[in-house]
Amino acid sequence: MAVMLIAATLVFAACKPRQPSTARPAAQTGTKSVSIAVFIPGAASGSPIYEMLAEGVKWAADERNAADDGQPVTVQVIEGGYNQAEWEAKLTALAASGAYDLIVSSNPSLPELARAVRAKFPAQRFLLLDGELSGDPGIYTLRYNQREQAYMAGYLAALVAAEAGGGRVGLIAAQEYPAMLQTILPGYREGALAVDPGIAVDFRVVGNWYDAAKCAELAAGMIKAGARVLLCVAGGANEGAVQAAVEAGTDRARIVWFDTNGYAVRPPYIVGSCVLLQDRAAYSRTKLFLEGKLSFGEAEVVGIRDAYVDFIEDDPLYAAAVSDSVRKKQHEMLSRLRSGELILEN
Ligand code: RBF
Repeated sequence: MAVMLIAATLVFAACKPRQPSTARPAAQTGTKSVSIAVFIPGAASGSPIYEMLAEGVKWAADERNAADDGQPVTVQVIEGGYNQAEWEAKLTALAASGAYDLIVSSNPSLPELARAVRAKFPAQRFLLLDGELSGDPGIYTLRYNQREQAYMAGYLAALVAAEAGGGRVGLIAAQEYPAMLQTILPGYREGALAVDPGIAVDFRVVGNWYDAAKCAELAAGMIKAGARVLLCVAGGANEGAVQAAVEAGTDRARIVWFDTNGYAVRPPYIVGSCVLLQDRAAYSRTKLFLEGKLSFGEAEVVGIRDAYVDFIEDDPLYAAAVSDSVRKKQHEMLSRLRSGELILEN
């Protein structure tokens, strides 16, 4: 029987020379076309982490469509809005529609929501970045080592503050969530203390991911209280901190950027960019899904040595914003992180 099957396959293959023997494996779908929903938990505008998510997924889909292998991929980007209480119902509606082979999303609250959705719609699969959950056979997660990302920010902030004659550093968060309180804030503090063991870290919370006026007010208060450098993790509200810094002037206030390269946002106020390569992660994991190789059930953690977390050193605006001495010290720390001499587990 097996021999007959092989023979039949060979005949079939011989009759259809245009069917390459190296045909890509079907995506983990079973259907001919593949439909992917990108669920943005918030709004894409002002939150580069979400813009990168959608870009990476589209990049993988475009590449696949350009190959024209008879399995077209469609990507639909859906904004969930800022009301977090509505996200589970919105995700449930997407799953209930049965229209999507995969739902892609990103932030630490998503894995639990996806698990709840899958309790009702077990066929729905999820690719979730910036979150962590293992053991659910329909959910793959990838989390970044944000202790590294925040440490780089705190280290630079303290170097810049020291050069400006001392003073504290600050962190403004949009909201208090576990990754912020257990990883980002402690990592930032750890980095700052590694430069100056006596430095004070001022921490304040906006209350949402969009209110730039409230963020500006908080930032102005922190600058007044002596914070020389601020890290702002507040999505669309970040621009408020930039405004407050500009009003105070470069001698009194600078900003460290998180998630993307922010030097061009307002030179020379932005003194550092601690980035996540979320577009690359979204691209590579979507590609794996389309190849039928995404390891559902697993939770990956990636960091600087995987090139998914980094600090942008080669931008001329960085050189223009800080002194050679600060860059040299920051570079030495980064080299230790990149080589594994300095390990910050997370
Ligand atoms: N980050 C953003 O840039 N924009 C957002 O709208 C946003 N919303 C979030 C909502 C929740 C419930 C949580 C837990 C995190 C959110 N983040 C958002 C933060 C994001 O996951 C990440 O921690 C930061 O972008 C720093 O890398």
